[in-house]
Amino acid sequence: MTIEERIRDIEEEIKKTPYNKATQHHIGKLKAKLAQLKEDLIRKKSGKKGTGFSIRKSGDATVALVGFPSVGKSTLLNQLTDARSRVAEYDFTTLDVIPGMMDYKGAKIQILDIPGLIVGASSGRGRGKEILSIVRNSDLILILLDVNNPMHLETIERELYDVGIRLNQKRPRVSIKKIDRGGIRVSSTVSLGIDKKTIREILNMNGIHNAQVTIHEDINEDQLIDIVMKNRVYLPSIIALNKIDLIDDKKLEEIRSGIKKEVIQISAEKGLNLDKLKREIFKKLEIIRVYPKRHGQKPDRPLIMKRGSTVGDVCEKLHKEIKEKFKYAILSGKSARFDSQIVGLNHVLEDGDVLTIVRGR
Ligand SMILES: Nc1nc2c(ncn2[C@@H]2O[C@H](COP(=O)(O)OP(=O)(O)OP(=O)(O)O)[C@@H](O)[C@H]2O)c(=O)[nH]1
Ligand SMILES: [Mg+2]
Repeated sequence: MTIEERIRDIEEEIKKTPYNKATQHHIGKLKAKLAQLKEDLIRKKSGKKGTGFSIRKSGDATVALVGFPSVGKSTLLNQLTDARSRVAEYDFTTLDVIPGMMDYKGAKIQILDIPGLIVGASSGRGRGKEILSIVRNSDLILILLDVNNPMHLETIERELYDVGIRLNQKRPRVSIKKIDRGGIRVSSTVSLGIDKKTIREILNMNGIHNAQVTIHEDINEDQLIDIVMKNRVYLPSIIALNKIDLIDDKKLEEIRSGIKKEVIQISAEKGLNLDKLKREIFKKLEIIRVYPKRHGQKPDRPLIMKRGSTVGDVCEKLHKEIKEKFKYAILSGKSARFDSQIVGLNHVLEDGDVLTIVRGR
């Protein structure tokens, strides 16, 4: 039996097995097996190396622009960034990953125009594997849809899911510590929908037979499989609906409400709502700007940091030595309780904060 056939068999069996307390552990086991087979398939099919795209991440954050052929990815890239990617009416105009840089509020945001070859990538077709590794390594996924084909969304999302990309989800708070003996021990701080037998089956399928499992939120078997498979990435995403200039408001509303998710309606060609899109990209990347300032001088250019960053993180970004000699920092801005507040390394910063670091010898 080929891997594809085994995958199909297991999918069939899952479909025809009713889900209840008595079958849950069996389904969990099947799903764990399925996850492994899908990974084997990608690995096997990815085959030849050496044709990799030579794209380096640069800037403060990277956005992967994905979508079917001809939805307007290159047009949008050219509008948002300094890039000049070729635009044409026929499909697959762009065959390489084209990078562009968008300057926004002092941040340099790299946008990668990903060729419209995403479908079938999870089964290793075409150059999908390489492309998806670029997508996996980005900080945000921008899904571009054409008003005439909004149903492509489902295919794109499924494809991303199948290669281990979880959109707009947080990694569940579960820890698995391997131990020498004693089997699978489960403790949880909340009541769980899945039972211990299911948890044990899933872990066993992945070669874990002795472990202390601590679960802090109610998870289903798919989420547990994600945790044990390890190579899952959790990324934010934005959906943009392009070419809205082609239809009237009534039709647009119909399409938008059919999508049932938050979408930004744009026209890349006519430049409609692009400011809104930029704002949303910035917001979803959870970027904050922190302004280091020397005593008695104006603030420098902002440092671009992840939301949740501390004074210590800023020191590290500036120079390793700064953190070692750090005494305290003088802070003004949104995270300060008052102007010129004295704060330590663990203080969490906000967008727009101005910071003077005082060092000892
Ligand atoms: N009316 C209209 N046409 C658009 C818009 N954006 C792009 N187009 C047109 O759609 C066609 C495809 O645009 P591209 O930017 O090349 O699309 P792509 O997604 O990069 O396509 P591939 O590189 O082939 O995957 C071109 O004819 C564009 O002029 C838009 O907002 N409105
Ligand atoms: Mg293109």
